[in-house]
Formats: sequence, structure tokens, C-alpha cells
Amino acid sequence: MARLFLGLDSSTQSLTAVVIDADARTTVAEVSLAFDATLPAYGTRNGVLRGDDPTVVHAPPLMWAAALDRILERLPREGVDVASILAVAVSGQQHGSVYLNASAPAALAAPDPAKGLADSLSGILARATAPIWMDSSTSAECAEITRAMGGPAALAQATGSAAFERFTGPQIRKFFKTEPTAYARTAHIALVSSFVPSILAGRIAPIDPGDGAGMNLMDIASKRWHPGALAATAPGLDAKLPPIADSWSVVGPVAPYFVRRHGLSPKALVLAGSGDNPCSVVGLGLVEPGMVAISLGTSDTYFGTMPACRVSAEGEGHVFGSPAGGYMSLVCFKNGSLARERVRDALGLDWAGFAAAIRDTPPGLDGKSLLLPWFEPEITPRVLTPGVRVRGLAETDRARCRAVVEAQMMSMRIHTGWMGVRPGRIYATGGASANREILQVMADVHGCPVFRFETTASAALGAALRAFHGWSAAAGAPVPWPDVVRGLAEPVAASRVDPAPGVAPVYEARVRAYAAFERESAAG
Ligand code: ADP
Ligand code: XUL
Repeated sequence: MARLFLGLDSSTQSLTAVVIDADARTTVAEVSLAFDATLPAYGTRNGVLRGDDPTVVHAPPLMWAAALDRILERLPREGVDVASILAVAVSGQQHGSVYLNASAPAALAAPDPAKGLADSLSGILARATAPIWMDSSTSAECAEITRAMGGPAALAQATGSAAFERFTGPQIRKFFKTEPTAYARTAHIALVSSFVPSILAGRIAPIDPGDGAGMNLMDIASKRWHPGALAATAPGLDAKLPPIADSWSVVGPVAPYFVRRHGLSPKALVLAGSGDNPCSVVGLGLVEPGMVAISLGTSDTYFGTMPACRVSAEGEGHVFGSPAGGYMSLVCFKNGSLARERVRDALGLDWAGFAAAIRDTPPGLDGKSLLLPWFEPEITPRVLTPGVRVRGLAETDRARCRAVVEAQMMSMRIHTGWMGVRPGRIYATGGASANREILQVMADVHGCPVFRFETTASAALGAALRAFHGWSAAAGAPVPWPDVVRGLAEPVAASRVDPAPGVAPVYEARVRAYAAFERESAAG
């Protein structure tokens, strides 16, 4: 009998299932259900509910429960032998919070297979909707928590991130302040990534250090709740939060509901859930310290792995627990493809022309020209007033193509230096990773090989791989991470781009000059 493992990614717009065969090293099925189209009764648009205040963005938790029934009904139709699934792990959109009343544990234990999950669980909510990561209505609460914790740097040192509107702690504080009675009625607070496993296991599931770090509530060094942060957020919070447990811990076997209604094995295990970015780190094969992925999308995002906990002194980026052990960083650079497109369009080029312009110019340019790519306000480094700053480059100079990409790569090197780990290899994903010249600059500036990584559903795949890993550990024969991901989360063969010989000293000097130009520009 095949050994199958199920990963579920409950994301903003859809629920995605990936089933892997651990022995054949193949993906057996990948199914995605869009919430709007599949469950129109919940009235979401792009998976969310909005009201008059554009900063408030919520979603209906019962829709996520209903989607679980739907996707488990789909799997047999996709040819999956669901009885062969040995374990399931969940990935969830990060930060979103679900508020449950005291009836939740009993209701979760025994949904009625005849009624389905949404109807069976309709009485468990202490708050009808869940604020999600797109909600930005908690600036006042961020300021209050930051003040109580001794400032942004202190909060980042304690919890891995400065306060952000979408983080769960500020969201909980707002709920406590605006709806104190409903807050008092709340017996359990779950994240999306612990709510879905709670349903699957029929009991309140723990929160893992991957998603727990997205709350401004977890002590990042010890991976336990931070008493000071809890006190700064809302009274009585300790009693409402589940414990924090390792990402690979077992919550329990699937609830009898899933055996009776969906034909799962009563022995199938449910693992602790994690956030979608932590799960993507596994789905991108970043299972050893020093492995880095850079996603070149609308924005550029740097995912790093590190063996020990380190937090940026400036509060740059986020530090989360990695579900593969140790820690991961998530650092967002807003001026990614956006900036590359602006330079390309101003010069009237297509992507082939942009690539040729990079090829035709020397690494480091002339040693003098520099460009700061802040077309839009920048997240890393924090730049509130946008504006491109240029040194030694005319408006019509095709060297601007190289200048913008070098700037982005040097900025990434500078603003991830706090991790204390130089990358040993980088996996490049996202639309712009199709451009080999961009990957060459990446390899040259970072001084390590770059590989192209094609992703589909990396969070759901990461969850499926976590299910395999956690199950093997629970069975007493833990499979090492490199073997867990082998053949399933690997870069495109033959896509390796090595640093050009001799360029390392050029960029050592350029990086210092860029950092100085950045400091001067930010100060001025
Ligand atoms: P997202 O998922 O963040 O919306 P994608 O990862 O799909 O973005 O990447 C889309 C971006 O990829 C486009 O905005 C475009 O600028 C960029 N892109 C596509 N092809 C190329 C190319 N050959 N060279 C550079 N950039 C490219
Ligand atoms: C990360 C974040 C988003 C969500 C998307 O901090 O807010 O990436 O996890 O699902």
C-alpha cells in the first residue's frame, strides 16, 4: 500500500490540497478550491469580507470548515486512495485569528457526519468573523503594545518582529478594546493554522513557532508565550491561548468524523499547523541553515534559514520559527519587479533588451554609478518618501538596467546581514527568475550559486512534506530533512548559475559604497 501524506493550505482565496507518495517521491494530486466560487453563500470576494472601513478585512471561519469537507470529497475523484493517507499537516495564511467560545472543545470532538462541518460547528464562534492578515485597522494598538514593550527594537528583540497591524496581538487587543463582552466570552483563540488542525483532530490544537512568531506574543528565543507581551495585549490572554508546540508534534489521530464521512484511516495523524510562509520554506527545500530563496515577484522576498535566533537591531524583516527546526527570516523588498519594469519601460526595452543591457555592461559598472531603486515607499530599508536617487547615470543610459538589479541585490545583502549567515546557495523563484542575467547578478553579488526553482503550491507541498516528516518521527524512525524533500522540493536541474570568476572583490567595494549612499540618502 502506498504511503500517502496530505498537505492542506488554507490561504486567503482558496484551500489547496497536495498529496504526495513518500516512496515514489511524486505528487499524486494537487487540487485547489477557490472560496468565492465554491462557497458563494459566505459572500466573500477574493476570500474576504469588507465593510465601510477599508482598513478592516475579515473572513468567515465556517467557510474554511466547509471548504475542508469539499476538498476531502474531491480527493477520491482525483484518484486519491484517502484510506492510504498516513498523516495530514496544515498551512494557513499567517496572522488571522479565530475566536471560540467554551462550547468549542465538545463540538469539535463530535461533528455530525450527516450535517457536515459548517453546520455542526456553527455554535462555536465567540466572534462571527476572523480578522486576517490584510486587516490594517490596528495602528493604535500597535503603538500601545510597542510603548508597553519599551519601543520597536525591544519588541522585535522579544518577539522577532516590531508591531505590525496584521499581527495577531494587535488584532486581539483591538477586539478586547472594542468588544469587551465578546472578548470575555472567548474561551480559545486560534490562528487559521491551528483552527483547521483543531477541526481535523477534533480538539483544540497547539500553535507552532512558525506562525506563533507572527503574533507579537511569542518569546522568539525560547519559543514560549512572552508574559510581558501577553500583558501588554489583553487581560486573561494566557488562558485563552493554546500551548506552543513544535511544528512536527502530533495533535492526535483524525477525529472519527473524518473516518465516517470521508473514509480516512482512523490511524491517520494530524500534525501541528504552521503559517504559509514557514510551510513554503519547507516546500522550497530550505531545510538546512544557510539555504536561501529569493522570490522575484511584484515585490522581492528573501526567505533565509538560520541555526540560531538572531533579530535585526533595526527591526528589519521578520524572524519566525522554521518548521524544519531553527529559525527563518522573511524580508520584503517592495521595489522588486515594479522597479525593474519602471527602468525597462523608461528605456523603451523589452525583457530581452533589459537582459542584453545587463550583459553588455561590466559587473560593478564603472565603480562610481549607483542607483537607489525607491520608486515606491520601501519596506526594507524603511523609506517613507519615495524617490529614485542616482549617481553617474544619465536618464537614457542603458546601464541603468544593471544598476537597478545590482542595487536590489546589494540591498538584500546589506539588509539580511543581521542574520549572520552568508547564503551557501540561493533558490530563485517568481516571474523575474526566468531572466538568466538577473540571476547572474544575484550570484555575483551574493557570492554563491543560484538555482532556478519552479514552484506550484509551495505552501501546500511544504505541509505535505511536514506531514511525512512528522509521521516518520512519531513512528520512531525520523527521516532526515534532506531525504524528506528529495525529488519533491528541488530546483530545476541544470539551472545552476555560478558567480563569475574574479567579481567578488568588485562587489565587496560596491556594497560598502552602496550602503554609504543609502545612509546619506535616507538621512537627507
Ligand atoms: P506575483 O506573484 O508577485 O504577482 P510573479 O512572481 O508572477 O509576481 O512575477 C511577475 C513579474 O515577473 C512581472 O511583474 C514581471 O515584471 C516579471 N517578469 C516576467 N518575466 C520577466 C523577465 N523575463 N525578466 C524580468 N522580469 C520578468
Ligand atoms: C506574512 C503575511 C502574508 C500571509 C499571506 O507576514 O502577512 O504573507 O501569510 O497568506
